[in-house]
Amino acid sequence: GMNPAAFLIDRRQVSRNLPDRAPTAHKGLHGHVAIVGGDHGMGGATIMAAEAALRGGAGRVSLLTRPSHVAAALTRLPEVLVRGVRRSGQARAVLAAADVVVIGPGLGQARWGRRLLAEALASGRPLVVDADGLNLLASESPVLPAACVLTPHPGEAGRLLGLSVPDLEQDRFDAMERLLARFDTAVVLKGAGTLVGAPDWPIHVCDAGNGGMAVAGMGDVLAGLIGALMAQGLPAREAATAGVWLHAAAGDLAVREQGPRGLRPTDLFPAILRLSNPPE
Ligand code: NPW
Ligand code: AMP
Ligand code: MG
Repeated sequence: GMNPAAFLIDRRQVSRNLPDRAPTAHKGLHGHVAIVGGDHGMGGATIMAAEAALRGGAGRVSLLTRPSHVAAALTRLPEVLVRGVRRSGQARAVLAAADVVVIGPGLGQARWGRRLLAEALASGRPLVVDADGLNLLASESPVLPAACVLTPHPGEAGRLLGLSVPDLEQDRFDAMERLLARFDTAVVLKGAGTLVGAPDWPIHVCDAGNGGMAVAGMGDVLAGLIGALMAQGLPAREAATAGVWLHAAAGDLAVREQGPRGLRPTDLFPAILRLSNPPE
């Protein structure tokens, strides 16, 4: 049920928080997002996250992925600096140069992904941890950077907390409190009525979004979007809140135009652009 202490995400506040585009802007002012993931069979997750980071306004986007995905990524996204990574050490320089690292989409849980997560943590850069990045956190308890957003869906949150999905869904506010107590960082608990929480801050609920968004890849778009907003200077919890709202409202706009059936995560991009650039 609805928690009386919860706040709804305020769409006008989100609009006010969106990063400015000054007339004198240059790409260095809008942040560098590094997307990390895409083990064998899951290159698409990072390609979608990278496109979301571009559409979220990042000044520069790098993609660190399996060498076998490089050509596909460049074909779809020539704006992105794509680097094939065989050994995790090859990621170090790009991670060090990034303002935010988004790690997890399609990362897998094998040695390749584990080593890349260790590199991302060692870089000390602000992080967005999603998908298999979260699954790997379930078995280890590393120190997270001060600026960090975790974006579990109920399956991932259940793994982090040792709860079944039905038990977790029974009380999503309680699950959020437990995630905050364990990780002490900003958390997005995804699914219908996504919750955004952070230490010493009221839990916020997203009342946008729809069942058409229940399709593989939708969360990868959210992770890239939050990363872009953080890279442009929004604090972790504001970037999480704005990213969640833009993503859900873009899903609603796309569904209003084309209906809920057959929605693709990439169908959100035109709507994300429209919501980020409202007419004066
Ligand atoms: P069930 O059983 O379906 O009811 P997993 P994944 C539950 C990559 N991808 N409400 C769900 O429940 C990801 O990035 C690559 C309730 C099930 O138990 C990861 O690296 C793509 N339950 C990897 O694949 C596109 C919910 O969670 C479990 C729920 C595996 O990620 C797809 C499923 O989650 C994907 O992004 C909800 N709202 N949501 C690509 N194109 O390359 C989820 N569950 O086992 O973590 O699998 O999310 O597909
Ligand atoms: P993932 O499971 O990681 O691909 O993430 C799915 C994304 O789609 C999250 O942002 C969810 O909040 C969103 N989503 C999925 N199903 C729904 C739904 N029924 N209502 C609102 N949002 C949804
Ligand atoms: Mg996901």
